[in-house]
Amino acid sequence: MSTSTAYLGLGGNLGNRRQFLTEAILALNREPGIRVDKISSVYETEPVGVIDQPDFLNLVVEVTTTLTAHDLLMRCLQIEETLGRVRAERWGPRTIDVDLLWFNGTAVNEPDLVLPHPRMKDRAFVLVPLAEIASSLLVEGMRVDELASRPDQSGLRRLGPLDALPE
Ligand code: GSY
Repeated sequence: MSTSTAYLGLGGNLGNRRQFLTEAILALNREPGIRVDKISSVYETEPVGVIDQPDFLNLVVEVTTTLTAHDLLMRCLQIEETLGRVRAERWGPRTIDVDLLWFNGTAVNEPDLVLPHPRMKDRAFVLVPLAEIASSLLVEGMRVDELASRPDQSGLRRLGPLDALPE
């Protein structure tokens, strides 16, 4: 069975943010055909887009998967739902977001899935944690560590590894 490498961006700004990140990673690892191999540090980040909402906790994981990109996306959406995400407002607060960022370097442009993630190149809260675990990854021909140095990083605060954060 062929395997793929994918990167997922996780974030949330409602409830026990650390707990939701932990639960999402455990849920990913429990899925047949998904193995979480790397986890970045956790960052506390100021909201981007709608700024009148609480700060987020964000991190990025690397997974190895036997699923297709679409099936992986469906699993991510199911995990969001299981963990209580209600899609009330498009850019609004949420318990957990699990975004498919990059899948085997493939480009996809379909109504329900665009890869690489269309906004990842502008988002420090994605690029900085991603550069920690995949600095030489290429996104549209550019290295992630170079991309990560471009956007303003003043809204990001590195908190450390997920399992070392206080409850
Ligand atoms: O798709 C990501 C959800 N989101 C975030 C986020 O995860 N972190 C920060 N800092 N701002 C955000 N705005 C949106 S939408």
